[in-house]
Amino acid sequence: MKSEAMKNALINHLVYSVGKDPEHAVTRDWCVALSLAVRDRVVDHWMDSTRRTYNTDAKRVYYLSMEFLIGRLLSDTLANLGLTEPCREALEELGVDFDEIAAEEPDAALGNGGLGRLAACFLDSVSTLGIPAHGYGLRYEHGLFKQFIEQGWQMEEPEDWLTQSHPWEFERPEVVYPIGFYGDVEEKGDDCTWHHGETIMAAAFDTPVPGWRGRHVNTLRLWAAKPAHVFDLESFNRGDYLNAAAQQIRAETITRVLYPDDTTPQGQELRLRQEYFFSSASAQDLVRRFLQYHDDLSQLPERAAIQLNDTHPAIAVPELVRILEDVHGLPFDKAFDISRATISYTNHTLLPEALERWPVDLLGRLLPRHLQIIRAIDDRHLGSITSGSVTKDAVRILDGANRDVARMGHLAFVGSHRVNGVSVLHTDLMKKTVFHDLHQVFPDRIVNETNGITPRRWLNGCNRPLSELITETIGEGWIDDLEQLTALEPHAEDSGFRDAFAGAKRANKERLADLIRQRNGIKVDPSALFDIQIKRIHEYKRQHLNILQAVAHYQAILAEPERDWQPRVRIFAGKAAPGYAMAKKIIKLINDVAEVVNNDPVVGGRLKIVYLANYNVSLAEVLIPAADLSEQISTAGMEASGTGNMKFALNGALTVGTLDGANVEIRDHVGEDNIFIFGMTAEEVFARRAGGKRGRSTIEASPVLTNVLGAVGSGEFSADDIHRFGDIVAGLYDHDYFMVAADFDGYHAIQSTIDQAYGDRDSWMRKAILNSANMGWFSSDRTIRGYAADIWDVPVRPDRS
Ligand code: NBG
Repeated sequence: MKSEAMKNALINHLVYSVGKDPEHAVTRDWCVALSLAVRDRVVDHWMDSTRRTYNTDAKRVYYLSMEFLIGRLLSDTLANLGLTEPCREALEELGVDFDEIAAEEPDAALGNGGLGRLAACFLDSVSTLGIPAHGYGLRYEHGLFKQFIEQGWQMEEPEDWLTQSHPWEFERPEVVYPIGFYGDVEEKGDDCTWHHGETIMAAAFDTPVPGWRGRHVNTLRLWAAKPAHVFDLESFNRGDYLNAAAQQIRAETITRVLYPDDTTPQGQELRLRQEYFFSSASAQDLVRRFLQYHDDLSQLPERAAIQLNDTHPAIAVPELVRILEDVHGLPFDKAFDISRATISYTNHTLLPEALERWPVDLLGRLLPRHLQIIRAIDDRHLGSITSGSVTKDAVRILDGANRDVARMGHLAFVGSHRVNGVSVLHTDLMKKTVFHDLHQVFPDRIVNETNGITPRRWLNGCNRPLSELITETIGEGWIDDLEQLTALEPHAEDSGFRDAFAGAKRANKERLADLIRQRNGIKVDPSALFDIQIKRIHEYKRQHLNILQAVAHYQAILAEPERDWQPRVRIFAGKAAPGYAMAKKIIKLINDVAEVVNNDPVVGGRLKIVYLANYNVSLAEVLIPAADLSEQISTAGMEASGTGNMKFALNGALTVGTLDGANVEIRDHVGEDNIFIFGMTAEEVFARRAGGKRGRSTIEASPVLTNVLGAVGSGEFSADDIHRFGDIVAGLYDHDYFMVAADFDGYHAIQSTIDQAYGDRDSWMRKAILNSANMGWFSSDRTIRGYAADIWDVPVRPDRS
């Protein structure tokens, strides 16, 4: 019945929306038609949800994020609505292959990495938990660049997900806000009027976000920039066509492209324009929504909770104050109190270079009124500081001898009633480092909300063999209450279940092996240990530690070719920021080592190294279920949380990792016998850095590392340019800031422990099962319950409903 209805809807859309005869439709047409048919099913639930929220006057959550790394929507939405099977059947009857259609959908890659993917998991969870919420972000015409590898080097190409229509979104031509820039402020008594020097329009595009079972549907509202006047007719009539379109180009540049750098901020004006553009549109939109049904703005905190995803939307603090004060006439103090009671802020990194700081010149030129408000906030804040141990300089927003830099982390902190970190360790370090002094002044403001991942996409969706096995064994309650997975624990002792679990893993590994053969032309054996490191390429994430240890592994095989080596496939994927030369060099090193190792007949199939290009959500969905070993090896104290680490362990991979970010909590949940921990602790890292210890003596004390660096440094893997990796090697000798040398021996030793452990299949599978069974706590539903209770003060649907 369902499949018959689906078939009709699909054909209808193919003919009347796409305008194609089924006989002549190409895969892309089917994909669009199917997406539209599925979208229709979402819309009724969407309207119901919105109506319910209005009728009950429920408090709404507004999640402001520069990034939403969503990936594909079709399969995920079908699964959430329970329509996957009817849809497969419908397509089968039409002679069309579902998987081919699903693979045709471009990834919505509106994010760089963990921060953007977290935002996408959160959208799924707020909907699943029935919390009325809006995600607010930017509708980038080009998402994160496409990566391809040429002769081992990363190359970049613009991404083009919007070149064909995006069937999931609804354009809202009636929802348009003017966003001002530049100009000056006119003061008359207490009244300030900001005369914009430039006005750009923010236009809304809405995508419905259904939760599990489609019971509640929220909205992702992305803003696109449009010119206030499309076209300068006078210039055009003069024949000056370029100038005629100049305004349009200038406006549209704001949402042209996602900045491709994670963890390091960009000082450019365009970035600040993007930040203000979406913060202002979102703030105007939510105040307007509030005022539709209320008139007393002092009630705003009871009806709205605004979450700032990192400092990128920190300018929303003075923007909300401006709207309340200048537009609605509230006195500054009251406006600020309301704003702070509404806003809260999540910090995602401690890297000192990563905290946004804007030059006051630029702020004052681009947003003159906001600079005044920031000054007023800073004065009020400093006026309240009486505590003797904290100096005003340590906590002021406008920093520098001439108050010439705005510290956006401080602004977000001061403008929020709650500030949270994303793992226990990270939150603790936040209190000790970046926000040490602010924490003294506001000791109750910082809370922890350890990150999580949505089990809908990251187990039920991406790993059908395992999720079917789990559902057969313990029922399907785990999909909305992931901690039910603990019911799997006793099955770890059942050899039949272990075989079935291993069978699911094997199926996923075969799928990955096929992909590796198709994409890279490398043949890998699915019975080898699949060892995977996938994430942005960054020195602190230490892909170079991994590849240097692979060189040690290779040298050991050459030294004892007859030994019974555990076969391993070491897989890497990830993008480097285009301007990050060292990260790009690390990619080249991985590919150069791979070239030598993969073609060495002495090695045979016992070690393969694979770099998969263009890592994205869809590729992660194939890689994660296929992993035996998950590499989470950042320098302790530097990875705020990690979320890939959670996805792997949930899918039955064992982690090799440092005591960093959420690895610490993963160890606590899966048990220390079921995880491989090595390396220095965060405290040891800080102490060693403070002691000024360099890498040289450590390297000289390690014969294995000395050999590895000797080979890499002398060009054994780069015969065409023997000096190519000299700088990587020199960096380890000279400073070893990321503790690669310092942690090397520990990592090398634990890798051979892992090889041995993998040899004992029963014991390995038992550990793998215990990982899946005990990862339920890392559901983003648990994280969102935490935000709801500790930060937003909104009710959630009870467990197990
Ligand atoms: C990243 C951290 C990760 C963390 C995600 C999500 C930024 C600025 N931070 O460790 O590096 O898991 O945020 O919280 O991208």
